[in-house]
Amino acid sequence: MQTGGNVSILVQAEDYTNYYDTTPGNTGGAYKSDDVDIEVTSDNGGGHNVGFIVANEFLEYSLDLPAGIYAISARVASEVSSGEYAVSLNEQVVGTASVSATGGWQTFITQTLGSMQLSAATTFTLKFYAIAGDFNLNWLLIETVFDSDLSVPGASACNGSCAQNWPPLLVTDGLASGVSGLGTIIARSLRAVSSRWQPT
Ligand SMILES: [Ca+2]
Ligand SMILES: [Ca+2]
Repeated sequence: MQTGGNVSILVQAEDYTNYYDTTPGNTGGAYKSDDVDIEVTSDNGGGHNVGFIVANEFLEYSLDLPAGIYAISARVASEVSSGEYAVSLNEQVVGTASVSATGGWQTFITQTLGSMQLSAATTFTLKFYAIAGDFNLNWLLIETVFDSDLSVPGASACNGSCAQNWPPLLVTDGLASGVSGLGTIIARSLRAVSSRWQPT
């Protein structure tokens, strides 16, 4: 399919356009002075992370995306293993993940949540929703997935041979890539949001 080119959008957690936070004020004391808890991060690239994230809190971002196939990943850290979150696009879930202890509140790891196919260019609301705390979020990354036959299950001529960027993103619509060290993401169509994680 037409992918709309190579898109890579790094969405900084602290640059939200809307939010819901359960505690008054900015517990982290940095960058902004609304109720979202923001602190300085020592992760690669510096800047800030949203921290002290607990259940039901969410962050939203407005994005313009061309038609294409995209993978979404999140940069998270935690000292505990209780965290869980969901990421949606226009209220449709792209993926959910649990956060196991990463080795420290500033020891960030990147989790790939899933991929989605967008048939038309438009403005989207990207939503990061905390199902359970506690953990920190540094950024979200949206990247083009290159796989021209994604819509043909089992016909995966592209896998293992036609990655156009690095690291290549692969989808499990056919044979595994056979290339060691490459991550595999599961292609999934957009599905309705579960009522389970709607804030009340
Ligand atoms: Ca707060
Ligand atoms: Ca950040």
